[in-house]
Amino acid sequence: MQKIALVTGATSGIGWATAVALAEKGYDLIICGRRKERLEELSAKLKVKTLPLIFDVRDREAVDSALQSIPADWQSIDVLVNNAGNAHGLSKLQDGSIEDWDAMIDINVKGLLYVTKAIVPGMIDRGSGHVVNIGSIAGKEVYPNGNVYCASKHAVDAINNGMRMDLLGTGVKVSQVCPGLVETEFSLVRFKGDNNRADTVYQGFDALTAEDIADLIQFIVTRPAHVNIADTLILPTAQVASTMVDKKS
Ligand code: NDP
Ligand code: 8X3
Repeated sequence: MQKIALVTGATSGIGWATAVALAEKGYDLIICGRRKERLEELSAKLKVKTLPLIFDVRDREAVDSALQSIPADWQSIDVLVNNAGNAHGLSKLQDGSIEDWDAMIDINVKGLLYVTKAIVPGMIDRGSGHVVNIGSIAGKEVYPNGNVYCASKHAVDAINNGMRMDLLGTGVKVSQVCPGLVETEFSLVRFKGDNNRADTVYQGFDALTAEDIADLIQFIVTRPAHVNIADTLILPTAQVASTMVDKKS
């Protein structure tokens, strides 16, 4: 029987690796992001059927129009991975940029809600489905200068817990994956293309890879029907808290 997964933010990092990992388990993939060429590249790499959807999760009309235009044979989505998101900036609240705050709240929180609202009712109608929300260690604790990014991931934590309660009895599972430091394009986006600054975040220790997170997501969505892994915190061995990393250099 065909299994379908939809992954937001599939153009890089955790989302890309998750699409690859779910394809290995036989899922056909609806892959989403703003960068069309990346989605085409991923589509060419995957050995399963793919449906690339290009939209900005901040744009509610674009989300609705893209997700309502899904062809009938793609509509029975079994797994939704709410992954699209980023940090924008790292500074004291009083020095922060309002554009950065808007981006993080609009993408990480409102974008996740828009996509969820478009997909979950179908899961409820079918009596089955699994939503995997990508939170963060930043949703479990706050670190200096992380203010609004941490708030956005605390919101994901709350939405994840609320969603799981609200979907009780519907057959739809809700899980959260909260990574620590994962080497992706995340810091490049946070530091607005400053490669040197981004690289230093991951120097002196073995950071997690996107594939490490994808492995966990693959494990979570392949548990038996009666098992739900509700929440997970996954850290590099060298990290024990947001600001406690055993760096050798
Ligand atoms: P990347 O920057 O590598 O990937 C981010 C993905 O989100 C891209 O595919 C990007 O696609 C997509 N995205 C960003 N903004 C938008 C938007 N407005 N509309 C649609 N898609 C968007 O970072 P990661 O893979 O690391 O991040 C994935 C998730 O993991 C995020 O939610 C992040 O907060 C979380 N996370 C990351 C950690 C890390 O250390 N890397 C740790 C903990 C959590 P495109 O630009 O093509 O639109
Ligand atoms: C990403 C991890 O510590 O950079 O959510 O906020 S951190």
